[in-house]
Amino acid sequence: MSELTEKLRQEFASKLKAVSDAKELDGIRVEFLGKKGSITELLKNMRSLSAEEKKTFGQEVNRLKSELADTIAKKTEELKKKEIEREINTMPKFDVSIPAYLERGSYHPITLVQRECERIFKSMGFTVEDYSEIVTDYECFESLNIPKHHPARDMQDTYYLTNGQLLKSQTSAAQNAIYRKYKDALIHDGVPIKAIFPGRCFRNEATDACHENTFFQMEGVMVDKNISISNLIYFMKTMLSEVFKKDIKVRLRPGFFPFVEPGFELDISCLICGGEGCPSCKHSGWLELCPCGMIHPEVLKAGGIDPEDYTGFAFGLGLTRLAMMKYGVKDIRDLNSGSLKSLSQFTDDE
Ligand code: FA5
Repeated sequence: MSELTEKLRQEFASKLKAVSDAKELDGIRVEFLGKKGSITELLKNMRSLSAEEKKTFGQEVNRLKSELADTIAKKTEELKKKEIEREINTMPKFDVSIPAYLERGSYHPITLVQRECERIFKSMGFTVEDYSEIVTDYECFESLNIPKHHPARDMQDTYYLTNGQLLKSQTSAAQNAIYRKYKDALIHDGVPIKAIFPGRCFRNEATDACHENTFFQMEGVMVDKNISISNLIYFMKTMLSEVFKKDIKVRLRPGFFPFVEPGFELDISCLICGGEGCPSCKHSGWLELCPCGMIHPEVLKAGGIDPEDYTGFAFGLGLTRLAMMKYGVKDIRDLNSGSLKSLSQFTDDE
């Protein structure tokens, strides 16, 4: 009977030689070791054997069976290794020891201008405050002397949440909280309130070269005894000459905002067209940049400050427009475009 096992061994060996992948190998496993495979067939020959012969032949077949199983297991490993090597060889070659070349990004122009303004105002003793983008109607309007149905609301339609809160349409929305935060130090310790609060604003309005639905403003307030329009003009002039590092043509004209009295519009001569008129300045040669004024007594009262004792000024600088002017960006929409080609021009030396 040994010839039978030997014949099967050789048949297996020759078939194994031709195997090139795991699928073919599995086919051979089924052919030889499967339920209806050659080994099982071999055992059928035992019926005609004596008990002694059965024992010897049974042992021989079992040896062959485990020999084939071992060989298949080894071949499986060998094929796996070959597959891994094949994958490695077809992978793109790279040298892990070469230093990485990372293209460095740059700060967004609005961030650069904001930081510059923060630096300037901090050097003049102002604190920099952070404030939420989602605010209440009271914060954005009522505390600022703009009751419900006041026409001034029409200029600042914004995006409302289902719970009645809204995306702030102006950084002035933080004024009330700032007065409340610092009023005790002002009243009891005589520390003037001097704060700026930059932030993102939202307005539901049509966009054009100088209007976006999402833009940045930087609010500033100063409250103390005997604060006057001269203080306001001084801080505005200092800020602009520091930001632009050159003389800028500025005009101050009356402007109406319910939270200041008197109120002004501070415009700068358009730096894109040199005052000739272009789409960036709506062809007027001037760009509205920083409305401002003396804080309305009602607004001080709402903030817990007695307007009989204290006065103050407030301004709302259009940071996005300032970035346009400083970097010569003709269309405000480019600043929100996320286009790396446009934005990467502005490098920072920080
Ligand atoms: C205000 O938002 C007032 N809160 C400013 C203020 C503060 C007045 C304190 C008085 C005292 P206004 O809507 O004009 O005002 O906006 C202020 C500045 O934000 C504008 O001069 C302009 O530079 C900028 N701005 C307003 N709307 C847009 C817009 N849609 N896109 C880009 N910039 C805008």
